[in-house]
Amino acid sequence: MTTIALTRQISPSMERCELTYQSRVSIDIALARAQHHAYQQALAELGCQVIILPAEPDLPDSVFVEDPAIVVDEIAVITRPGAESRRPETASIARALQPYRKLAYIQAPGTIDGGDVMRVGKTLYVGVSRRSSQTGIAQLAAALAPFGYRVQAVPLTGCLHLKSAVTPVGADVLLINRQWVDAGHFAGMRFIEVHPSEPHGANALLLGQVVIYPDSFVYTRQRLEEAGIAVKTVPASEVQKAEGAVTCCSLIFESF
Ligand code: CIR
Repeated sequence: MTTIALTRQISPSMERCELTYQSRVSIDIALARAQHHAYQQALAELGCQVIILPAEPDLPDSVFVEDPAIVVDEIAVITRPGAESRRPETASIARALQPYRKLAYIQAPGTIDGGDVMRVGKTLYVGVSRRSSQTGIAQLAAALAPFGYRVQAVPLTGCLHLKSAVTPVGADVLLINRQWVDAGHFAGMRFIEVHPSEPHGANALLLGQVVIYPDSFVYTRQRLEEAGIAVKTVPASEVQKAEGAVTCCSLIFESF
């Protein structure tokens, strides 16, 4: 069994990315590429086989490959991203996933971004956000029900995606910003809270026993390490300017 990390190179048009809660600031594309390379290396060092799709020059947000698909062991669900500009990203992601999984598709008018989907065991929590609709969430639930997955909708306030607000950092531990999501939705879990000065610090990518984490959130990182969690930091300033973080730059799944 191999863990695959599907990634895509930074688009030269990334400066024209979608922005919802953040203001536009200049993105250094060369730096973004170098940082993304460091991220891909971190994935490889943690044992992933890293697939790198070529850049999509006309799709500014296409490095954020987490959003166009939701992959579980049995199937991949190709999403219909909430932002219209992002819908053409799905075609090449579907092609890349086809050798590994049967594909299902979210249909109009439903929308979902993979960034809203957080899996804990056989439960998929899905943020009801500007990007993910109740119709899309119901379609996802129907696609995954035959395999024993439970889909639970979770309301959000003040952030783009559910995984902007909360991500797993251990088998039963969530890193959370309680300003954006109510911890009461996640029964049976323990919580580590982001440091109040780092509201965007709740997005960490758990791979085995290690989390890949942006180097900018030093106080929250300290909280993770004090809780005994191993942290591998990566530079992420440029994807952060595009309202991205660490989970969104890869699709992680097992190849059997
Ligand atoms: C967007 O607004 O769609 C992109 N600029 C950022 C998407 C980040 N995706 C994610 O966190 N899953």
